[in-house]
Amino acid sequence: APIGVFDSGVGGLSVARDIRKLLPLEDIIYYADSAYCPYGDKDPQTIRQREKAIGEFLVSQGCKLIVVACNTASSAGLEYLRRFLKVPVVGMEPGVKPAVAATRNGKIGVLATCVTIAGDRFSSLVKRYAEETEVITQPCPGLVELIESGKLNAPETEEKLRTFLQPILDKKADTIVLGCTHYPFLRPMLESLAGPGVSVIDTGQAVAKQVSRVLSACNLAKNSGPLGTEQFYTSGNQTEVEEVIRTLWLRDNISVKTLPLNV
Ligand code: DGN
Repeated sequence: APIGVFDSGVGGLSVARDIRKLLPLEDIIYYADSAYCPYGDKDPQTIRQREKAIGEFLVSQGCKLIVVACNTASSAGLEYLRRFLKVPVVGMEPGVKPAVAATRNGKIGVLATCVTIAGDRFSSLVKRYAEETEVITQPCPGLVELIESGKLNAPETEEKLRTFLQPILDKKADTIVLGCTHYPFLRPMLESLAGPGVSVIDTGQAVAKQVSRVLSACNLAKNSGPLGTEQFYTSGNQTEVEEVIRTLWLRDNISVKTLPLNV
């Protein structure tokens, strides 16, 4: 049975990529909810409805575990989704804990969407792990859209990222958390803008390990047989999404199916 992975768009591919690396035998079904992207400016109720529709679709396709590869959706509806689905659900959270462990000067920056930063999940993370740390949060409206259109190296993307980074760099944070699954695709640009003294943290690998642990604990892991395959679905424009997935997944023989999943 496959692992189901979804996001508001193509950002969750950064997590799927880490799952693919760690678990090469597992099949993956990826759903990009591109027609509703970005989630970052939707109200939590709408996001929860989308999560339920997508989660139920993935389970109907035989998925044995669902990964909510979106910090915004995890913040808005992880517990809600767990009530509906009869398979394990793994979600994201910004890497506040590893950042607190990594910082040398007690200052961390967090880049995420407005919904994630405003959510209870984030404030309880900060409370639990970062009481003694200065946390500089920065919402990044518009960045997700640029990544969705494949503009990973465009001057306008660099300009936006530079603006969002400035307050964090001004306050001399030495560690930056990527609290949105789209942002790892900008990691090279971000690292060069931030300079050598700054470490960048994303949680894709930790989530891949968590998926592996849950699969083993539930006796669901695939331990032999051929290499895993990937299938891609989107609620958005097939041609556009296919093009950007080919770029991000670094393969040009990918095909994407359109499936609106109206609620
Ligand atoms: N990839 C989503 C996240 O991790 O929050 C982006 C949310 C959005 O659509 N803005």
